[in-house]
Amino acid sequence: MAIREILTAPDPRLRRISTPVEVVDDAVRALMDDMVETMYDAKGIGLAAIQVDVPRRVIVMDLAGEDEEPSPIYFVNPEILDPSGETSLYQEGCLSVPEFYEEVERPAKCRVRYLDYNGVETTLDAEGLFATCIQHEMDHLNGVLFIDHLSRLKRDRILRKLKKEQRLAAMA
Ligand code: GNR
Ligand code: NI
Repeated sequence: MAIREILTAPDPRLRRISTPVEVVDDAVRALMDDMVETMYDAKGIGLAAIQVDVPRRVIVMDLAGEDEEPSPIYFVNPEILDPSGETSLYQEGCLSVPEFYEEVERPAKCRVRYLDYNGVETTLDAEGLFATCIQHEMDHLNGVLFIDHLSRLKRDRILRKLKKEQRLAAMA
């Protein structure tokens, strides 16, 4: 297991479309193990493989609270089904857009069909934070960031600040 580096916007590698996994084998499981370790280290609740520079359709998530047992969920080749017409607003953040939090409107409920850690096809009903998070992660697999759901003004302001941060960090 290893902690991997998380890419930060506006890195163009985050814009790639991730490709499906053919077989859930030990190499994919090793990637998922690293992703969970990286996600816990960064104190995130979800992580897409593209965020660690692997353009494959793989997501990990753990919505357990701080005082609860860890309960990671592994999604390979996930598909969102039956998004509700009803929407909800959630204040989102992203490990690839550090320190910025903005409200995003998305379907309040959906289903997700995917292959689990052992390659077994599974379907879950999602609502609340789970529904928001799986849609946020699914966006990553399609090269989309939560800031793409904001006004251009807000998005550009965030991207400008991130670039400035990165310039300053590179000088240190
Ligand atoms: O840690 C994360 N928190 C979060 C909060 C609200 C909506 C989505 C998320 S996902 C984010 C981790 C991340 O960047 N996943 O891609
Ligand atoms: Ni994210």
